[in-house]
Amino acid sequence: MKKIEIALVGNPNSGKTSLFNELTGANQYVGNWPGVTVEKKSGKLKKNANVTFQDLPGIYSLSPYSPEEIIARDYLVTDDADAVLNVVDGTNLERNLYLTTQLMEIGLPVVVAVNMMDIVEKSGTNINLDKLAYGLGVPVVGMSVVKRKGIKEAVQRVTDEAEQVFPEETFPTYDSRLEVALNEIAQLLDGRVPAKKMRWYTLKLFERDKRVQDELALSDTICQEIEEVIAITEKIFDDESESIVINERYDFITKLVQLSTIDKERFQLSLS
Ligand code: GDP
Ligand code: K
Ligand code: MG
Repeated sequence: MKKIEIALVGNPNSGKTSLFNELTGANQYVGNWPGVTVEKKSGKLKKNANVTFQDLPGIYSLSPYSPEEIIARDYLVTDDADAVLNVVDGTNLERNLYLTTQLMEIGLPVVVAVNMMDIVEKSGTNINLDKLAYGLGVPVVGMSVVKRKGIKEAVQRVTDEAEQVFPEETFPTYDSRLEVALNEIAQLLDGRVPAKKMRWYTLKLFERDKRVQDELALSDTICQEIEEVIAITEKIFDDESESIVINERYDFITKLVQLSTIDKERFQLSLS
């Protein structure tokens, strides 16, 4: 087995460090408050030294606005990781999946581990993991780190994905009016960015992300053409480009969560 590196990514308090400690035998600080992990930490899988895990700071997006987001984003886009294990708090599915949509755009294989299933199972909600996987287009596993359930399966799925020679690329697609604009930007970028990172760069340029603009250092002509595409789309949506994307992400997630969760009490009521 070749050496592989897996990034643990998720919102603050989703259970990344608990999982990291469990997998690597480390003793990193676990606490029920945000901002505990500000640096990334690496450790090797206890049972297989060829697999390295990176415990990244908790983040809500890859925008980046906070130091945590910058650390996580810089690490993820430099390609050191072979795959992402996205640790999601199952009791807060909708909020957590916002980051998932972004992780699916960076050109790395993603596996979603829905953690806290012990709490989810006690609550009145039922998460259909198969439907969630189908809707997202990436593998999804249920997990409870504190009950030590689903951990093995999560590691198995993500190492399988990391070892794929030609990983399949899946990411959410949005309103066709936005997709048309993204396609036009992608055409302008053709040959200028790695193919597997095309979605990431087109979206970031559409959002007028300063860091990506600087990184790519495109010619004035191309920058102008991109700006025209953005301006037309903003007119069509009557909204700013960044918030167009935010709204599209939330629309996607709202539908996905509706499709894949059942409130047991409401379900009972509708049957009676
Ligand atoms: P991080 O911020 O993502 O690194 O999350 P932590 O690992 O620090 O965990 C945040 C809190 O959630 C801690 O109090 C953990 O004990 C708790 N926690 C982690 N995983 C689970 C789980 O599967 N079930 C429950 N009930 N609590 C968990
Ligand atoms: K924490
Ligand atoms: Mg942590």
